[in-house]
Amino acid sequence: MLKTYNYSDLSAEDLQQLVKRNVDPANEIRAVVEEVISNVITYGDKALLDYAEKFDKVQLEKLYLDQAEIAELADHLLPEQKEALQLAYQNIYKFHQSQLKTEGKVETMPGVTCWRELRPIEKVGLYIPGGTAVLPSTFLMLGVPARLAGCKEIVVCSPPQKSGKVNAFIAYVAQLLDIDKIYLAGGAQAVAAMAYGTETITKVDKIFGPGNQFVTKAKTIIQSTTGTAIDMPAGPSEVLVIADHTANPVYVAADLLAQAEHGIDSQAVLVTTSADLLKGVQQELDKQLAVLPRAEIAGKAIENSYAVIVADLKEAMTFSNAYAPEHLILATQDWSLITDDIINAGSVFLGNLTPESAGDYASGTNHTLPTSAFARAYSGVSVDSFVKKITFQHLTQQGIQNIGPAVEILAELEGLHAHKNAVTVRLA
Ligand code: HSO
Ligand code: ZN
Repeated sequence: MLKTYNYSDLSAEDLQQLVKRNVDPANEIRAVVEEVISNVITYGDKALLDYAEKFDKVQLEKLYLDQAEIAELADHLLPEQKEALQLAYQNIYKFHQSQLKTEGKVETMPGVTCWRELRPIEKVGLYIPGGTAVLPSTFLMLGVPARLAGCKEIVVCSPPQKSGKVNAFIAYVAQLLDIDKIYLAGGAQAVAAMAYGTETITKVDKIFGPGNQFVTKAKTIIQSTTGTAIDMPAGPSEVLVIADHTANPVYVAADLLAQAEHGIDSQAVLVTTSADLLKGVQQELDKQLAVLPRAEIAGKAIENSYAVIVADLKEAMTFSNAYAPEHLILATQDWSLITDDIINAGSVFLGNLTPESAGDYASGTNHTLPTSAFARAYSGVSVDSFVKKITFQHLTQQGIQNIGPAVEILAELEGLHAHKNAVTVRLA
């Protein structure tokens, strides 16, 4: 059962409490993660092999799978499984390809031209989780934009299974992405390896990918201690569904549970204008939950979730903007009336026939998105995340004549005479 609140009963303080997520529940694991990082710095590959034994319960002969081993694993997929992954790959490729736009040059004044050009981040590291749910879809979501951006080196780390290999789906995605090595490292140690480099793993410029609290903690630590960037701060996954009387309670419950099965700390929030719909959703939740293989996880997440009854869709949107959800589903026929009011959200699903699952896997949009209200200021992963945008400018004789006097005055007023001089010598 979802706990229920009436929006009109909530004080400003209640509201703040309700939309709050604990952004750093994992601070107590900091010391553990710091020790892992320091061991990887000191012992390199040896530390990774030891951690595989300790945490993944496997004695590895070598730290990676090569092209032949990847091919052998990928062979186990059924044709329809390969086709589904290909379909996802193609849609994700198409959508992300459209993000590769060249910007025009701008002549800001006669003889002064400015523009931006994209350059790929040279070395990127992708962390592909392999815990309670192995996520080959995440590999596609990170690998496709990395390839499109033209990154020179793509280092892929995924925790080894007890077999000393990775899941066959991950192997097949590696083939689709033309990646010929998968490093068998998971957890904080994988992040440390990509941030500092080891004998076999290249140090990268930016690390991407979700993971458990150890991975997340390691990413935030290395971000402040090395020159390695990270995609975004990550927290538990979440969805907010806005539903009115035109929504289908069966669909709404299914969407809430799809989110809830990710983890016990996932949050599924329902904001509705209709008490009837809420009643239907509560009944459906019980019914659908009972037959889910991950019922235990999903049930716990639902306990941590809630519903809010609002007066109208505008009020629903006010709540949603305050929550800033990773995923926002507008389960209403009238979605087009409220999309302009969306201010904070990672990815939005419009209408009653658009489940989040479509975007999680195959429609084309990226599923690596800002959680924990970071959607207030962050965007999801895209090709942009894998490139730098470098500005260029060129001045002609006419350009320096036109802009020079103003720069001289501005440099003078800041008391920076060498700056002024760099113009004066050219005007002379
Ligand atoms: N909903 C997750 C992505 C995912 N779902 C992967 C299934 N597999 C975060 O956007
Ligand atoms: Zn999902």
